[in-house]
Amino acid sequence: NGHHSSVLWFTGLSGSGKSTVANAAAHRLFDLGVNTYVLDGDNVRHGLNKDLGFSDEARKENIRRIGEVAKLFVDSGQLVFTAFISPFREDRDTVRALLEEGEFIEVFVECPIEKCEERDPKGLYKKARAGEIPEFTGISSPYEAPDKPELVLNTDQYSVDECVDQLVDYLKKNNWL
Ligand code: GGZ
Repeated sequence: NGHHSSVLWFTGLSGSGKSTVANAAAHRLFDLGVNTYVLDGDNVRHGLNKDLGFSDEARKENIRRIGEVAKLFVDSGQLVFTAFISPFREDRDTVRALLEEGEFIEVFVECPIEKCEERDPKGLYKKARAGEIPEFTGISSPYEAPDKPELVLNTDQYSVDECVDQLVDYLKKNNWL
């Protein structure tokens, strides 16, 4: 029952379910007595990183800052979720290297782009297809899937609740819970 602090680093396409699953997992863990914090676009891109856009360089800086903030949370003893596309393998690996062995848990929120585009909760794919949003991930900007993520959650095959079950199972098996 060694509950350590670490980063659950979610990566995946827009509309793959990163924020939804991270927030649901945070609620589940709260019920299990574990306090967590979720960093996502709502509280980071609108605040700390509101000077950044979506060029490759801006995304790199976005992820660098989020990595540093996540590290501060870990130093303070928290379990932190991050829910950002984080499309570049190199940038995710840089964050991994910033943390101690085992403190960086890469969670690939996997969902075919066709499905993300079908969901299109904010109508962004439609705008991207129409050329109204340049450099949109998966359409006109790359997404590099993780090679060896600690965990893969297939949100097109499993419900949000089932994905949270899988995450909690992973944490239990690895003695984080
Ligand atoms: C991708 C974009 C873009 C572009 C705006 N490309 O589905 P959302 O709306 O709520 O989440 C997406 C979010 C991506 O921000 P991240 O900080 O996660 O990206 S990264 O890690 O790549 O820096 C989407 C919205 O912002 N959005 N423009 N061009 N997503």
